[in-house]
Amino acid sequence: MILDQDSLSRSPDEVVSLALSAGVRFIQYRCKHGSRRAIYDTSSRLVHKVRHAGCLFIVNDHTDIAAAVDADGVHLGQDDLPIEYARKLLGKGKIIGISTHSLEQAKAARDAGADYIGFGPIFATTTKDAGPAKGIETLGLIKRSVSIPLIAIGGITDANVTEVITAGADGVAVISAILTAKDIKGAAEEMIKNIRTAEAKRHRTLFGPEVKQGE
Ligand code: 3NM
Repeated sequence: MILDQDSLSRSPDEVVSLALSAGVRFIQYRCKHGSRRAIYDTSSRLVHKVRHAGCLFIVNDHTDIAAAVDADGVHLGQDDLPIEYARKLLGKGKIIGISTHSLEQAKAARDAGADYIGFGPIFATTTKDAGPAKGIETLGLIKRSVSIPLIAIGGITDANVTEVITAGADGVAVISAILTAKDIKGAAEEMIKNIRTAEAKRHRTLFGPEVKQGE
């Protein structure tokens, strides 16, 4: 889940508690308009809460803030610090992800040592002006071409998450489908349930049904 400050109608702390109780395991804090001091303050508070729940906390854009609060990593955009330099600042033990929008960018991210790529927007979204929707087929192509974990993003909802996972995404990054829901916990639970079901189905398609002992 991306905790996008501009999409929140409640405190980030409250939303994080609800998301964690629903089973969200990966939270990226994204704040495009706050001061760097405010981003630092919120991140340093949330990192403890998220880690205490055994989950990962990543800071969007700001490698130095990620280092300062000892976050689990940073998520970079194409215009942020180069991956190699973020790695120098954070060290090998931290996660570095990057948003990509083409096969070329995805390969460059892999070659530069990214731990995962975000790829999108898969579907139309009003949350960010991220260019035209790339679609499911392109997602599949990226997954087959670049072996590092691929997180699909952009317009992902309960209605389309199954096809996103079926196409090969290792995970999804979601803003509005969870943050603008009246029942944040319920929305996150439903999304996780759909992901797990699609993953299990993909596994059965690839490897056949699980054979139980004695069968
Ligand atoms: N990055 P929603 S799309 C933050 O394509 C972001 O890189 C994108 O929000 C990309 O889940 C996007 O509400 C917005 O569509 C995702």
